[in-house]
Amino acid sequence: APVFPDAFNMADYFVFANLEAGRGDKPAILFEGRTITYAEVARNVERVAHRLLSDGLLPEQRVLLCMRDCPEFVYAWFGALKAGAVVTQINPLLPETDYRYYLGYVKPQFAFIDEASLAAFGAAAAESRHGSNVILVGEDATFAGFDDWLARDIAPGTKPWPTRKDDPAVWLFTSGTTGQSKGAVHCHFHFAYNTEVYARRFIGVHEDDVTLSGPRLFFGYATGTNLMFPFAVGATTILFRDPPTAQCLFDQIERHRPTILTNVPTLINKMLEADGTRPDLSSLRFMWSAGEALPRELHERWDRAFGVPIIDGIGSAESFHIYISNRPDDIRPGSLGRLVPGYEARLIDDEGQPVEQGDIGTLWIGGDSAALYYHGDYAKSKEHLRGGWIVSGDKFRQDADGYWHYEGRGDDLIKSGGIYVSPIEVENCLTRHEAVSECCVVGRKDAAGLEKPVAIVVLKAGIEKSGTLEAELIDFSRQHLARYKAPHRILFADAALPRNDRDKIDRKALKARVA
Ligand code: 3SK
Repeated sequence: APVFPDAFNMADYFVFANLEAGRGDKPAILFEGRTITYAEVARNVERVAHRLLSDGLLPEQRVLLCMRDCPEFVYAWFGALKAGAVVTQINPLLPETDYRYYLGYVKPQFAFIDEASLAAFGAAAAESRHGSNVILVGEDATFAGFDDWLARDIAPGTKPWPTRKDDPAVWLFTSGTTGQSKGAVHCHFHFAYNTEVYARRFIGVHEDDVTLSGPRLFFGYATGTNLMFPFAVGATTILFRDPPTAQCLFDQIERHRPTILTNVPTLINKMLEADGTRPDLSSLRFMWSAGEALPRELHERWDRAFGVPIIDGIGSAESFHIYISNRPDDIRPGSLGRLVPGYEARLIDDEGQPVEQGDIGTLWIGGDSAALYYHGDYAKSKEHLRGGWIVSGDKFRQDADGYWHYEGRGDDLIKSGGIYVSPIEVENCLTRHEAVSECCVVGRKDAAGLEKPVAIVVLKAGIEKSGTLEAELIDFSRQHLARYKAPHRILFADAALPRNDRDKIDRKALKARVA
């Protein structure tokens, strides 16, 4: 396993090391027609660090980023880390109530925002004791503008606070659009650890890569794949501020010819359903899929349409990044691939014992990027973060060849006829039916109080819901699955399934809706 020196700062590892490696002139960021070199990134990161310190930042005080993807995100994120702060990033498109929660929970000393979050964040900041030092990328009279703020004097003798590898560096928020989201606290070396064992060694991200992402940088998945991973090897990242539609991704790909695309299943589906001629994706070496389970049918449809290999993997805010994954030369569709060397895994049953080979159990994942705790939540920390182990709550099965199969969140499993049913397996079956665009399977109690699988189905455009189609889908499931797994009812949804701000299906909301 990689070992890091005691004196360690993430900004040195991800940004300044590129200067030492002689990559100062190399493009680090492509953004809206501009090419920004590593030397320019390093200059701005250094400048942000010194400005924060000049404004009184103390070690481990918190800096909150609430911005769309842009170079200033990169400067602020690494600059705050270089200065010795603890950084956290949140979605810039949330309502004011959510910002009130985040301001109260994070209690930041400084916040960086942009025009997308200005109205809602500004309103929340105006009422918060923690809303004073706000720096805005854009124009507004209320807050300091980024460029002016950056140009202000630097106090004489300003020096970044020296950090150690075990010092807290970043909080990654767990999924959720509302106040329930918690910050998983990571120290400086966690990010370098996963980058070494996963991005460099397991996947082979390299200096010639050019990366592009649908998921936005505030999501730890993309902070890894579209910022830290390319920077660690001196590659180039493409950033854009627009909402990541299928067309926008196609345009970026045709313009910049990236080699790696970061994606999530819902956006993969949109790329497949987009009208018009198929774009040329031949520059891509592979496409990452994570964030939620990739239905097998969707994987096959993608393979037929585009042929760009999909690297499906699973990571979490608690692990920083992916720990079980397919790899470019070892892809098993329908599975999440193999355990990344550098991580340990256990499958544990309800009695706390290891399961038999092939059985479903709760995944425990151990490795040197496991979050220390959730800020301000002792009970949740005690349950899920146990001394280098993450008790994930995810149900998995490992097949005889060593590949890992995701079976759903523990609380999403359905106990039907006394046997656990994986909603993912039923969803994978239903999405193979030609009428189904997307679906979600949840448990619902029948008249006798027994839990049964029920599917909420979104039909493909032009297909009408009917009792006959419901019967056909149930029959289709019975032909392809054990009978007790087949849904008892199909509920047709009139609109796309609800998703959270990381594009994961909101199963809790759907379960409540059908209950
Ligand atoms: O899926 C996730 O939630 C995730 C979070 C952080 C990093 C990577 C991933 C896939």
